[in-house]
Amino acid sequence: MPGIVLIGAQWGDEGKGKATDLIGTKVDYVARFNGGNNAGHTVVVGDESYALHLLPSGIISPTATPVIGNGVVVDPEVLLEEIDGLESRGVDCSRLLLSESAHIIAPYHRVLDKVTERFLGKHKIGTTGRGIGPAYADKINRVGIRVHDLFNAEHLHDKVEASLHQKNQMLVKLYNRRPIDVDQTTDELLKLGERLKPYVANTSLVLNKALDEGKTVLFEGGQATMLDVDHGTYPFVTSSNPTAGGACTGTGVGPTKITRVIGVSKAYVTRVGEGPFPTELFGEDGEWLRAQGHEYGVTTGRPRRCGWFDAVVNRYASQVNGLTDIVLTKLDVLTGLKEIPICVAYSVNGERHDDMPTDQAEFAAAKPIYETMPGWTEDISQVHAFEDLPQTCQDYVKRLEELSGCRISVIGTGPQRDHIIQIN
Ligand code: 2SA
Ligand code: GDP
Ligand code: MG
Repeated sequence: MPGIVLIGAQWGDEGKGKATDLIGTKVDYVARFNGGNNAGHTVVVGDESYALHLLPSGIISPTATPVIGNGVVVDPEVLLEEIDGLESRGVDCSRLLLSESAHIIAPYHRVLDKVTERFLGKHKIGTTGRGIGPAYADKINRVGIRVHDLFNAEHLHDKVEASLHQKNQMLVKLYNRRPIDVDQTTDELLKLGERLKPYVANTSLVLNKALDEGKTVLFEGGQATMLDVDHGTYPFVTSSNPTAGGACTGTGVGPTKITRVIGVSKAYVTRVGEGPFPTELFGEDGEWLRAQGHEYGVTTGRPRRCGWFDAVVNRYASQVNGLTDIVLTKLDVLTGLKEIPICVAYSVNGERHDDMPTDQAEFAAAKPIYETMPGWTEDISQVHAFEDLPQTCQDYVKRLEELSGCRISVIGTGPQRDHIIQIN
């Protein structure tokens, strides 16, 4: 009964989509467990590039059943658009299973996300503006709307009314906006519900039965460890649990079913949105990494902030996720650098920290302590055995492994499916 969790070990966009797609060809189910269409996962197959937001990356694999778990927040319009887009490119989405307990992102959540960010001004989070935070806030406030609510008109009307009661007062009084109409919102959601109905299932039951029958389930995380609402750089985080524990609460599968936890890390680091980032590079080096790595948001197109590999972050990710192994991506991007700095620890107000500070004021003040490794100039994109990599490149990977406290099992050497090195 192998349950495999795959999560981002840094601030997101580590290449989880590609890693999931690779494993997805060998598993029976691929389940998303957190976040929503704030995620942007790229899967490249031959000449085709797929940008996925809500659908699990396993949708591209014809043998895996894609599942959207209860922990995901679902914007019905976006999901239907994504399904239509993929179907028009010949990708069969009919196997999709959508949890009846997943929460809905309603149009008013998107409005609130945008006005709140504007209102926060210089304190803004830099969200994707997709309504993620307000939808999760409603879930926790117990005024959320779940997928199964979309199939009962009277019940849905009551729920929308309850949810909008306080929000409309706030929109009018605080933000000087027009109130949102309960009847119109209910009608729109009912229509969308009709179209979603064929996919809806008790996904917790489906996944548990599958695991009991010895099938393999891959739990695919959106965002990443450092964006986790509990374990990330709060408040500059997303509103869900992208760490490994979220796979259980976000799908209704118990921790005893998880046998492997894979962390995906870039050979350097990127971040989008606001918040502290100790190894961030400003100026030419940062521009160089952004250009080499094509570091722009898949959902919003925002330029990603770029920096050197941060081993403190990776050690922390190994710890809070209980990582069994790391997939190291985008090693090819570093080709051509004479020297590559690695952040091994932080200096906070003159004191050395080998572990992640939990006090965010300390983290914001953290200065990286670097160690420098020699680089390589050879093209590594066609290399398929670790021993065939240039010696300095092997040394760099071995050092990252040592500092992260976790085995590196796969290396990404380019965006394509076959741009990988498996390490035994
Ligand atoms: P939100 O919208 O409430 O989840 O934003 C809160 C913070 O979480 C960050 N966040 C992300 N960081 C990296 N990648 C994400 N997905 C897209 C991608 C991002 C994009 O794959 O490129 O296109 O801009 C993602 N989603 C949320 C966000 O930047 C905030 O810091
Ligand atoms: P995700 O959110 O973690 O799934 O990552 P994104 O898809 O947002 O961003 C990762 C980007 O890196 C995508 O454009 C991938 O096609 C690309 N990518 C993934 N692995 C590699 C790699 O090993 N080398 C290179 N050059 N690109 C990669
Ligand atoms: Mg992404």
